[in-house]
Amino acid sequence: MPSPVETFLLQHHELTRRYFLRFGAVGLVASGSLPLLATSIARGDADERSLAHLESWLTKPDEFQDVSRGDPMPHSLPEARRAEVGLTRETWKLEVLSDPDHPARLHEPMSAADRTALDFAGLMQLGETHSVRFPKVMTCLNLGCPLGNGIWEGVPLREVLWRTEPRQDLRRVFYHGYHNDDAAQMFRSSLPVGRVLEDPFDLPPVILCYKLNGQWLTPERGGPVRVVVPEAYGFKSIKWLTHVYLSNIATANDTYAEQNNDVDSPLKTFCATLRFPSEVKAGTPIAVTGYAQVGISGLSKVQTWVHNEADEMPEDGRFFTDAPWRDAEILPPPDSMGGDIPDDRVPPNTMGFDNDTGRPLNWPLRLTKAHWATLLPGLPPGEYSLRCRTVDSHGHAQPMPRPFRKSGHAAIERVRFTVVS
Ligand SMILES: Nc1nc2c(c(=O)[nH]1)N[C@H]1C(S)=C(S)[C@@H](COP(=O)(O)O)O[C@H]1N2
Ligand SMILES: [Mo]
Repeated sequence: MPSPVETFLLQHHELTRRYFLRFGAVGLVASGSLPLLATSIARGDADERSLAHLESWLTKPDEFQDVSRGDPMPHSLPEARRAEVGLTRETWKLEVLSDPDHPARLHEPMSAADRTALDFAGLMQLGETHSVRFPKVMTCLNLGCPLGNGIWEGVPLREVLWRTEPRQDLRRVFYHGYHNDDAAQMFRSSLPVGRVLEDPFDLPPVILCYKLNGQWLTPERGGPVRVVVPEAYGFKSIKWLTHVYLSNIATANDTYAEQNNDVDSPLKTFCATLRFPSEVKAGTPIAVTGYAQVGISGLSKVQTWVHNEADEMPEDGRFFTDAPWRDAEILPPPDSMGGDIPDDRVPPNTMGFDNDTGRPLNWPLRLTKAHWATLLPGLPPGEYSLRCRTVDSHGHAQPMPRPFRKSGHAAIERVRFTVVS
């Protein structure tokens, strides 16, 4: 097994070669074809501690962070109990009903009472002709830090919606999952019906998801079936799905709306370091790596700025717009995507990937993660702050254009470090 540093160097040889070309003059590299980052690491004259904290592009399903609620958590129930309450593939049922408070006119609701609820076999049947796969980063609006990056597979929700034969008075769809039959534990989300029926701006569809990274969705990730909304924060992607209501309500009725969240906010673009040493030696170049969440407006740049705390702050203090930001490198797609995908190959027909080669069609991919790296020049002793920011494909530097916390994290990260002699 190659070490993370070796993998990094192998996979990003081209990137580091470009460093060599750009910074060849700083005197770190005397001769030879080794790229600067590799050379400085090989010679031990760069601080590469942050390279030990690289991560794969896809997250292993069991390494996603879990922030879901429930007492007990539905995924922690013993298998026999999960079978009883419909949380196994054998027993799962989905009801698609008219909202009794704001009824929509449906000809064929799918209900347990009428034995017309959708079961897993029925969903698989729809999957034969309608299944889709797409990569997406799952991020909690309130945490900000991505919980994991995955390839999600399922059937567009609209395929099931149309089976109920809606006629009119349908403006919104809301849905919830198993919540221990306790109304107080219900966690509900909603979408305008138009978003379910059609995919604007080349977005993937809203799906009833049953696979992650080519494997059945585990109970922890919301299996057997969860909703996944490609462009949204995690709270729209309801786990352990059991009920969909077709409604004539005119406004969002998400559980998250009751907690001061902006529930109409698509994923933002932002970046952070993966890890950074708190103390480095004077004059030693510092290898920095990080990730970026590629939001709805894409990603054109990642930039870093090192500020000596003894120096004055730039004029425009709020978002440091005037600071001397320097471009970092957005890393190209790695050879191996990770995430425990079968045969280490992105499944066929994954949106954004070439079918023949399994390679991404462009990079970085919107609504997923990207990684970045930079080599900071050696510094004199002192107290410093490293900040990083993204610039989206419309030219908006983080945290703009939507700087408010309750529509998702985009604050500029600050890492303090000390340079010692
Ligand atoms: N049924 C249910 N679904 C849920 C939640 C929940 O508490 N209950 N939490 C939501 C929130 S707030 C987030 S951020 C995501 C997290 O998804 P993950 O656990 O797969 O990372 O699940 C969403 N789906
Ligand atoms: Mo969340």
